[in-house]
Amino acid sequence: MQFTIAWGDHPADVDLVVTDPNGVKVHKANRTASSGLQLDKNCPDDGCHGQNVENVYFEGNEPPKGKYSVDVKLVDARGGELPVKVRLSARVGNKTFSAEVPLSPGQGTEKHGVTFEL
Ligand SMILES: [Ca+2]
Repeated sequence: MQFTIAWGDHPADVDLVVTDPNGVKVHKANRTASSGLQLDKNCPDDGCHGQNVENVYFEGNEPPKGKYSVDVKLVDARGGELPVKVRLSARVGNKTFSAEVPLSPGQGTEKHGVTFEL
């Protein structure tokens, strides 16, 4: 299981937030969950060198079954071009998903949510 967002060398701070079937959110302020989900880093602030990628992945034997909610959130465009084009990819069980998500500041456009069932 893996969830990935990528937005190249754009200066924006975009966050990946994954809610596991227990309702626990994994994101930059809470990078591990007891379910085994982990966030690898927070771009661009963790030193992503113009290749902004955030991953939430599963570490352990088997991820819990149930609903996984994924939110892609524009925190701050930091003066960069709008919309910020973010590639969201996911691998859940034997299914894969990939979509480009355009994000701009403002209610309804700053966040994009997708739900996956395992
Ligand atoms: Ca971030």
